[in-house]
Amino acid sequence: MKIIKMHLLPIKLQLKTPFISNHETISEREITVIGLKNDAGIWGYGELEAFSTPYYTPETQESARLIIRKIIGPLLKNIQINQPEEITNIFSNIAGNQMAKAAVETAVWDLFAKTQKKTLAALIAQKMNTTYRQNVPVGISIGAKSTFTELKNKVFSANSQGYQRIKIKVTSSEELVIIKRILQEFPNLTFMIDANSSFSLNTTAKLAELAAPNLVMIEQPLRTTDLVDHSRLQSRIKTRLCLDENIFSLDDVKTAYTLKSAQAINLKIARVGGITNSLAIINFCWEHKLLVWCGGMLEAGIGRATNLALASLNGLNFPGDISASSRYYFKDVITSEFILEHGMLSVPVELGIGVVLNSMFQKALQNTISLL
Ligand code: OSB
Ligand code: MG
Repeated sequence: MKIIKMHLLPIKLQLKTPFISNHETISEREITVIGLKNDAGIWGYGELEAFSTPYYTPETQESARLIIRKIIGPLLKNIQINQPEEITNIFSNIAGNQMAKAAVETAVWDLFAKTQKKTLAALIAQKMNTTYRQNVPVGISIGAKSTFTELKNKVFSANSQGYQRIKIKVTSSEELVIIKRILQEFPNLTFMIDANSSFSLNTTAKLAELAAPNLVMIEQPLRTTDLVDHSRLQSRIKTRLCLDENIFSLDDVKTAYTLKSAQAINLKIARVGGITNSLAIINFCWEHKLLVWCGGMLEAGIGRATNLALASLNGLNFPGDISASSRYYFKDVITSEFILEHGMLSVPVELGIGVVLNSMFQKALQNTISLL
């Protein structure tokens, strides 16, 4: 197939409640919908997941849109695409800018799955020589809370809704006192914490003390650019470490594995440049017994559907950060909702990502000027 049109539509969504992490407090989520049209008139969609600010990763919505318009888009012009994996090679001369690449690459996967009359979940499973699940167990990520009572209520609510694993954001080592009480209060729930780089090696003793059977991992305790101190920390504590902000590529995973910097990887399609790179990382992790699971970054409907297709892979069994649609936004960009049932979301049965852009956004998208 050939791609004949590429449209970009920036959209701002209000969060129901501000999401607090060590990097920033997000009240409004800006995303960009990417629409690609092929020579058979079929549309594929991707979602640009960079944040508005460069705190979590270096890219921003504006910088990534610029790269897509000026560099990535032109590379798609007049080329014959036989398999979606070819896109990653076509983009391989561009350093970094993983989220810009992923936004376009995921749209090509959606488009390709549609041309093959398959769901994206089925296509991904086929590429991995395995099967996929129709219902995917999911977990929730709770933004940082200042008091024990506030956090306890949030945990109670998340558990009542059915989330199968609860991640709690921590913005300083002082908050570990509250976390310890939560772990004791709910001995039968599965927890993890995500520090988003807010700790240092000085926190080692406190983290060692936190070890408990219901704390399954600590995500990104240290600096985003560090793998050496993570390795030191991992050797000194019992709890498994998980990396998020450090991981932009398979090479980063290999380095982390070799240095023993972590025992788990939070895999975000956007952060590693797309689905092809994600599948390579999953293969490496499975081969080397590194726990790998599907992370999230406050996606809107298109991103959520893409994550769910990946998370449906049989073998990717640890519950991902894929909340129900109702959790974050008053109004989504797609016509359907992902509803939590018994702690699971069901994978759409329609072709590709299996979700449809709202008619208002679809119209607005088509009214933008094609960048191809
Ligand atoms: O560190 O995993 C993270 C959200 C935004 C940026 C970074 C992270 C997160 C989350 C939320 O933890 C995951 C989600 O529910 O989408
Ligand atoms: Mg994280």
